[in-house]
Amino acid sequence: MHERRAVKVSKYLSRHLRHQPGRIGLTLDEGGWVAIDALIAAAAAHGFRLTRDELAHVVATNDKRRFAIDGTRIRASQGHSVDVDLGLPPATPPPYLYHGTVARNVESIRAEGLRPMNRHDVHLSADRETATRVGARRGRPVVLSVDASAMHRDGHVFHVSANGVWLTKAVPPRYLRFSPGH
Ligand code: HQG
Repeated sequence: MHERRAVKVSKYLSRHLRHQPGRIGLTLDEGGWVAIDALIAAAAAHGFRLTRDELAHVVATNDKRRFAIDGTRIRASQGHSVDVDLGLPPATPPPYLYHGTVARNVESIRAEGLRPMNRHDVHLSADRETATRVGARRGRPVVLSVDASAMHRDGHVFHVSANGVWLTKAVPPRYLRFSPGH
């Protein structure tokens, strides 16, 4: 499968499994799952032809393992804006987690901390490299460190998605460390 096609399929799946299932008449269950047959049929009915093999290939090879298959069902592992309960158990985070953003957001983040914005949770990475890539989607990346062990000690709940993204509802400013120059 050509890389360009794989990216197109991945974006299509992200859009409909995270944000706008209703756009193609799909309904996700509580956990965010949908039958693979239903997804393929709904996509075809809305002009996007996708084979089972392509779907399996994208799920298996996706750079961030964004999607998970369970038997006959598929879901996005994280990143939703629609209301789903991924059913992830609370997890103990590593001492520090990282968040990639850009300079134009920093002043507001200093004042109010990290907020989930359109998504359910704030997304944090276990390593600086990943956070740098997340920030770089929007411009020159700025990486913030999060004192996750202090948050955890203070009762903030963390979850880790199937693809290793750390999720929490919000990060108050006192747990954030800004890199030099910001
Ligand atoms: C910023 C992609 C101002 C935040 C990525 C970010 C990730 C604030 C933006 C995943 C703020 C939200 C998530 C505040 C947060 N004031 N700006 N108080 N609090 N922000 O896309 O973390 O490819 O919803 O810094 O790789 O960038 O889709 O979150 O810039 O893993 O699988 O508001 O999405 O993965 O943006 O990215 P997003 P994110 P996928």
